Amino acid sequence: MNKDVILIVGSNGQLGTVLTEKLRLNYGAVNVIASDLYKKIGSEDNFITLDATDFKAVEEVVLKNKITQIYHLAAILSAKGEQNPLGTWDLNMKTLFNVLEVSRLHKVKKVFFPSSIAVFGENIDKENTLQSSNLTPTTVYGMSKVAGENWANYYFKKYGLDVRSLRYPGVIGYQSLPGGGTTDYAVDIFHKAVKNESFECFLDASTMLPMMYMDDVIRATLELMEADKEKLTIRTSYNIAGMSFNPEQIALSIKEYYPDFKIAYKPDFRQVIANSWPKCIDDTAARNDWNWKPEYNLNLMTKTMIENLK
Ligand code: VAH
Repeated sequence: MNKDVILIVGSNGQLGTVLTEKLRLNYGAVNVIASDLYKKIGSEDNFITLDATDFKAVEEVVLKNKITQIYHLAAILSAKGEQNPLGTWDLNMKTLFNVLEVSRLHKVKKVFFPSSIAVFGENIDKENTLQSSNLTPTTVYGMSKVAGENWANYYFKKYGLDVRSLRYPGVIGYQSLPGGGTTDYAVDIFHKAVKNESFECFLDASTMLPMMYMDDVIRATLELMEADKEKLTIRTSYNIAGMSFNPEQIALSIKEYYPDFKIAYKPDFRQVIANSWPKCIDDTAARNDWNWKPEYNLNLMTKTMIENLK
C-alpha cells in the first residue's frame, strides 16, 4: 500500500502547531508537510509557504508531493472574523473549496475539516446541544463552518471524497497561542498566572462554554481520521465534548496553585458571541461511532498547563 504523505494547511495556527508535531511522530517527519502563508521561526523543516486561496498553488503542492491526506486548518476565527465579515467568508470558503476540489481531482484519500461549536446559535438547548440541533450561527466564522460542513457532506455523497470533521469546542494548550477566538481567554489566563500577573477577562464570570484540552483535541482528531470509514454515520461534522467551565471556575482551579492570583471581568464584544454558543455538548454520535471519550477535566488540564508553562 502506498505510504501516506500528509499536507497540513495552516500549520502555524494554535492547532496546526501541535498537530504537525504529532503527525510527524506517527507518520515520519518526511511524510508530513507543513504549510502556511509564512515560515515560522523554528519550524523550517519540511515546510512550504502556501497561499491556500490560490487553487493552482494548492494543486501544485498536492501533485508534486503525492499528498494522500490533507488537514485543512486555515481559517479566520470567530472574534477576528467579525472585524472583516466578507474577507473572513472569502478566505474561509475559498481555501476550503480549493482543498476539496484538488482532493477530488487528484484522488487525495482523506481530508480533515475542523468545524466548531460556533455553528450553533439560538433555538437550541444550550445545556445539552445535540448533534442534530439547529445550526443558526451568529458569526461569519460560524456561518463559514456551517457551509463548510454541508460542502464536506456534498463532496462525500457526490464524489465519494472521504472528508471528516469535528465541531471543536474552545481549545486549550500550552504549546501555542490562539488567535482571534472567543475562547482565547482560557489560554491567556494561564500565561498571566504563571508570571504572577493579574488577568482581565473579556467574558463575564458566569459564561459557561464547552472546552477541550489540546491532548484530547489531537487524539480525537487522529481517532476520527483513523476510524473505520464504514462506521462513520456523520459526514457533516461530529459534536465532540471535553469539559465545560466558566471563567470563575478556571480561575478557582488556578488559585489552587497560585492563591494570590487575581482576575477582573471586563466583558467586551466577544461576550455577545459567547452568549450565543452552547454551554454543554452532547457527543453521543462520536462515542457510538468511534468510541470517543475525553481524558482531561478542568483540574487535570490546569495541572498540566501550569506544569508546562512555569
Ligand atoms: C473561536 N477557538 O473562539 C475558536 C473556536 C469554539 C471556539 O471555534 O473562535
